[in-house]
Amino acid sequence: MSTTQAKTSLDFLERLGIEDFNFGTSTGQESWGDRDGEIISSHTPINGDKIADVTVTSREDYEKVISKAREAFKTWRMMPGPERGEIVRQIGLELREHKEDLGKLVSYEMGKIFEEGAGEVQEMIDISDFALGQSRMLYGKTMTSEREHHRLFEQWHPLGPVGVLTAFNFPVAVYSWNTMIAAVCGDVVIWKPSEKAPLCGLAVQHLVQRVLKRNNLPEGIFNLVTGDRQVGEFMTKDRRIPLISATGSVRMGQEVAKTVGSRLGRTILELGGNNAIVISKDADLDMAIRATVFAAIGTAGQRCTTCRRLIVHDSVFDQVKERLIKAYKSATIGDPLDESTLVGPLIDEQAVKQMQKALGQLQQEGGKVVYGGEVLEGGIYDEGHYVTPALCTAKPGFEIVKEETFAPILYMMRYSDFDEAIEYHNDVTQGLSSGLFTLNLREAETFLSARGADTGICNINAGTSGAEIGGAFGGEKDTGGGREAGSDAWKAYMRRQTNAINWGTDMPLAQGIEFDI
Ligand code: UN1
Repeated sequence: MSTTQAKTSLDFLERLGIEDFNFGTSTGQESWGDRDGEIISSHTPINGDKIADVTVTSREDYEKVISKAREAFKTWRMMPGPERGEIVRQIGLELREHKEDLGKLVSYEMGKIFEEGAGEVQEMIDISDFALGQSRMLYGKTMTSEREHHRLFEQWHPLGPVGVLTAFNFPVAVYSWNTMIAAVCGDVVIWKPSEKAPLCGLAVQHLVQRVLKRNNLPEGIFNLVTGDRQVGEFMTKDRRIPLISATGSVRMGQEVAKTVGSRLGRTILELGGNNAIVISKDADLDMAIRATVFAAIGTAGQRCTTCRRLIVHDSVFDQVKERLIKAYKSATIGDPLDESTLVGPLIDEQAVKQMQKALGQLQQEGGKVVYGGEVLEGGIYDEGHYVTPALCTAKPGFEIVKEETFAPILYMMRYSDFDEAIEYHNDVTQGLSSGLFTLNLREAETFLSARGADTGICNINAGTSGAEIGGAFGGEKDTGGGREAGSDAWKAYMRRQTNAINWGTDMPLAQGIEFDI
């Protein structure tokens, strides 16, 4: 482990148009909000500096936002899909232009290394391209009718305002998976970014508003509200928002599901993961080690796709452990904007405490921390929230292994028989992503089969994190069952209508029913 020092220049804030960040919530081209009202402060986890005060959206402001959104929906839903796609294409261009600045802001406000911050913006660009194509492919089916001279088909219509609640760890990409797709579908969006990363929200909002303005479109197509749980509740309780897409903890998701469900609204939930990589006796170990290190300590263990459990065949267990210790030792921990850093800080003090608590519980249950797990001290370490990633040995039955602790803790466990590895793999309540390292065809196919891994994303010879936007993203069980981004995830943002047209002169009834008067 080596250290780096903070040396952040903040000129990227100005280039993003948010140098004026001490003002109220920006919901569009105008900045508004009660400047004397409630405030959330954004601090960088790099050294604890306060970077901005952002006004919390009041109930009154929220009402203004929702009426603007509903008004804008009337225009947006009637625009041809490809024209909406054109707007999304232009957003993609803005993002390309500001990739570096926005990537830096992500890194500065949330603490992931710049390479990953820029990668996040790349996901936004990719989903814009994907959505542009999708805007011409909102396909409905045509069915053969059982009634003579009838045409039976389905079409997809926009839903209305979609509420998007995002988490601190992917403060911009997850917004775009939802928003770019919802937008081409004809929905308008109300976004509440995490209260831990509100500036990322403001920056993206400025970029998308520039595009709307240039095209003389209503600003209410893309809306931003800021605040914590209470503002989120304005949205989840609001019958005017037919769909809420929420990313965060299982507990948050349960509340969202209950509130939105009680008004029979729809949800897309992307909640906790407790993802595992299985390393078989037939694995290419070089590949397995590289993938595991990125999946376990990348983003300082704060991805929902982070690998938290490593299930290793007995015959290679010791070798894998030694090689991981070596890799962990060489990971530079420090300022995420410094090019040589691989592991940035955790988001806040609370996260450091949770990590310490989990390691304590692991030891009580009989597990061991074989490397790392310390809270770092000295220099910027004293002001930020830095830890050494922890490599541990554990047993699949431990309570702590079943929990998602949002920190870089990797629990290594042994198996001897492949069926046992699958059993251990599935023996958690979460079901987001998984990876199996093997060159054995039978193992690979078994892992992907109906009796294999029970996750939404399941890879062979690839890690648990770093999914591409082209596939549907999400997971099963406590992960919430929602799907965002690629494949046919767009359908969740639309309402399906089945249509029958009788072009004949008779009134035949379905099921052959005779009902003559
Ligand atoms: C998240 O952590 O909420 O697959 C999203 C990945 C990224 C997205 C993670 N593309 O790791």
